[in-house]
Amino acid sequence: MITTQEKKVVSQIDYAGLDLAEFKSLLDENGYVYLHGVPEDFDHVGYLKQIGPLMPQYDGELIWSIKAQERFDNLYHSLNTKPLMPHTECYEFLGLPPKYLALWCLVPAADGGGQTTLGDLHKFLETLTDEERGKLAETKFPFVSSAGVQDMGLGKTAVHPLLELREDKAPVMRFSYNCVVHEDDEFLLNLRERVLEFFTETHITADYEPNSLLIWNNHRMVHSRTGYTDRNRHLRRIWLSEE
Ligand SMILES: O=C(O)CCC(=O)C(=O)O
Ligand SMILES: [Fe+2]
Repeated sequence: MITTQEKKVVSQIDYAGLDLAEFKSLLDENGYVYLHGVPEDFDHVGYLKQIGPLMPQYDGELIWSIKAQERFDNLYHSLNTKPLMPHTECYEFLGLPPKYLALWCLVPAADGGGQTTLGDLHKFLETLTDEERGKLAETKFPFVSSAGVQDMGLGKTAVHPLLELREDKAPVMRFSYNCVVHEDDEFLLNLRERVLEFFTETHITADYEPNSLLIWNNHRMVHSRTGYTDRNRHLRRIWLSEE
């Protein structure tokens, strides 16, 4: 039986004491940073560009708006009010996924839902044997876009190992609980459940307030979202590529 420990964010900075060097070092150390107490006129994009170059979203734009649309209510999609399963972003892109994903809040969900939850896959890797890690780096699986992104005509597919080892650079994890073609592969099915269990036990939860900002290392952390009912909830998203 898994018990959910709702850990709140520890890697956070108050805007009043915002310092770029500290921001970067918290991001590097913990894999994410939450910035709160942010004023209305803060230039989120301008600030985040200091971390890395912007990468285009699915539709080619640099900023993606996250607001639930009724037409997506019955699909698995970020643009509805339902919970999402743990995933990394852009696992189904041919090239390298964005190194960082940042979300900032225009309107939080008044019902207390719509939180972002994050888990550290580099820590998960430490729970595996050398043999399991080796297999994870060698075995490739087809990744596909979520049903919602496919419905928008923006779907992609790519074949990757879940763990991409690189010379002189940190490894890149790609994960999606439900968008990997597993063909009943026992290794993958088992690993998927272990990631979910690890995530359930260790994730941190970010609660948005107006203008607050959450950024994480998408090569390292998996994210998901809790469900919500308030359709006024509105976030914005950018991706930053590795320099
Ligand atoms: O918090 C949300 O609504 C969307 C989360 C998400 O998976 C994303 O933007 O990549
Ligand atoms: Fe996502």
